[in-house]
Amino acid sequence: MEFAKDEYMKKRARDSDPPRARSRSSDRAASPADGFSFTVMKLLLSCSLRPPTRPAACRFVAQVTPRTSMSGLPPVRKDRIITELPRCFTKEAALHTNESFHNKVKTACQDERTGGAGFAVCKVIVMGDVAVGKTCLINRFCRDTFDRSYKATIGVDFEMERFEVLGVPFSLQLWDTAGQERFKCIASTYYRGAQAMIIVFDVNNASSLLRVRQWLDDAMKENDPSSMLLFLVGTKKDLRVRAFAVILSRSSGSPVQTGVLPQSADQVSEIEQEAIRLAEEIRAEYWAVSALSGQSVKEFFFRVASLTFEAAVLAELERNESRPASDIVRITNDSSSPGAKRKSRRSSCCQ
Ligand SMILES: Nc1nc2c(ncn2[C@@H]2O[C@H](COP(=O)(O)OP(=O)(O)OP(=O)(O)O)[C@@H](O)[C@H]2O)c(=O)[nH]1
Ligand SMILES: [Mg+2]
Repeated sequence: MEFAKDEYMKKRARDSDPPRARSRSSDRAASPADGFSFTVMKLLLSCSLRPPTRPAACRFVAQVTPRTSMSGLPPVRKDRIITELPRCFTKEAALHTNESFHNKVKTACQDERTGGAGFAVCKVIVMGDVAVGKTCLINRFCRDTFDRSYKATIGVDFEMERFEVLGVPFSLQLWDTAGQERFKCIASTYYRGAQAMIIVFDVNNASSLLRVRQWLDDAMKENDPSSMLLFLVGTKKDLRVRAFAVILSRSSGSPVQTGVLPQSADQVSEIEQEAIRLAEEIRAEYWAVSALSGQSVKEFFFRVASLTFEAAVLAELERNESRPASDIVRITNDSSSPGAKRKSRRSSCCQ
């Protein structure tokens, strides 16, 4: 009897064990059926993590924001150190075409006057149509991996990426949102408070470009356009190269490559030209990348990190300039400062 009770208790404990934490990649649905169970899980997760009022990300963010004390953090990876402003992709559609960081920013970094911008975590939302390659783009940069099979993102996912820009620690919080319509309402609750938006389309798929405006409108409902950097990214550029290769091999009479091919190379380049025009119009910076080959992926995210860092430092400096001098506490080891005099007086009296 005792034995049966023990067995029963063990079974109950086993059955009530919480599910193990899933890795980011296993959090994605492998099939529509899997998708449903994960959807329910994600919905519950997002509801339980969301405070009653927006922004929804706040509590979630708090769990992943690095502690301000650097002691508990590993050093920034050597390949995440930015010492110069990375170039834009095309001058036709760039947020700015300066060759280097703003002088004020460089001086502030040298003088260690970046204030709250140093150690800051910038929220970056990655959005766009279903299966355009948002998750692959993030995974290529953060994990240097590429998955050929499509696994829809359920709701939202995120990655933290730490950088050092001009000697100052700086992090990007990359929010990978689902493109599927049924998850849009969950994903949109995470848009608020973003410092940058990356709208992704597929350079081989004109309809994904047509829907960019809709994504932008949704993002703007939650954010002030003047305080946000916008990027328009065309993905799957390798397919365009493949299309050219096929056309060339057809014209030279060599065996034609088979498989699912995108539209003709001309059409694809028309899509890109249209994308550059659109980027100019909506004041976004245009990039074309390939998560499969890795082409321009690192350069793109370095540019995002650099421009968001620059904007954050400039905003911080502006705030400090508009603040009355009496509100600013200067920490200095200058013995001529009033604070130091007070301290030295006190220490001599206690001797
Ligand atoms: N050839 C090629 N295929 C890509 C590239 N990027 C993504 N893909 C493929 O496109 C499909 C969709 O990629 P995902 O990254 O999952 O797309 P997504 O935008 O995150 O999709 P949702 O999460 O549903 O919104 C996958 O089969 C990928 O392998 C690329 O650069 N080149
Ligand atoms: Mg995805």
